[in-house]
Amino acid sequence: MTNRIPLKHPRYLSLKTREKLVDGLKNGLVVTHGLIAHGRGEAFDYLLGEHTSQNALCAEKVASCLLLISKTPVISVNGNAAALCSKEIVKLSKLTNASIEVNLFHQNQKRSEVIAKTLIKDGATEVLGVNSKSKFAMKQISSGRRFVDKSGILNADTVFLAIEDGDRTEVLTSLGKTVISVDLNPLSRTAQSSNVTIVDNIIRAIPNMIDFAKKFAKNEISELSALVSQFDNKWNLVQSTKLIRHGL
Ligand code: PTJ
Repeated sequence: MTNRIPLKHPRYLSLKTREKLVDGLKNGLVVTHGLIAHGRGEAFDYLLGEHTSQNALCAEKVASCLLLISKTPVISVNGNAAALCSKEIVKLSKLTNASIEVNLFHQNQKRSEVIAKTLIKDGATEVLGVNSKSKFAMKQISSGRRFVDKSGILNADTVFLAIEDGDRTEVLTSLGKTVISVDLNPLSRTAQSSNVTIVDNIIRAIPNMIDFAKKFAKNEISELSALVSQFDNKWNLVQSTKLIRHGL
């Protein structure tokens, strides 16, 4: 599918990314709303210069360290994230010992299973959030995202999520969980209420996090904790917003 896009096209990467989502839609991973969400993300990415800023890179480093020091980290996967970065999500989960859980806004058992199969095909040994017997409904969340896995998000100390509506981040942080998010919009509710917000495109953010997870894998927990505690998310969000204003 993607080879229809000429390699020399100046917007090759952007068009290839769109194709991945369209393929994801055709293959049952992505919902139509996911295409709209991607369009919103693209607009912010355009203003950010379609590259990883220094402060996003710093957030990615801190996020990797946070996953490495967490006891029960979970990577929450939705349709868009799976269509864009399934292989990379699996790699990051292995490097940081994080569980992978499918969690959807537009809840649908069949789509959850298709996403889980894709992750397993890409190397995941286990994918949570699919077995209805281990699901728990969090009453504080009104959307389909309330269904979490008892041995996954419900029990997690850190939740890594991406490309998400703002419904549950506030709830997760209010329950004492640490939330890392990837969101190109620094003004979104998810971005504003996360502990570490990565204002970057997921297609760049996760590969960078993989590199950091490899780099810091053998460091002492105390060193990683020090890096994490120095991070100021408010400052990070202000810098990201300034970059967008500059882009305008
Ligand atoms: O698969 P489901 O059912 O869980 O549904 C997923 C969608 C994406 C449809 C759902 O979570 C949704 O409606 O999300 P929103 O409210 O549109 O929010 C998505 C956020 O992600 C927006 O702030 C976008 O700017 C941002 N975004 C979109 N694409 C990317 C992104 N951030 C990082 N990387 C991207 N590629």
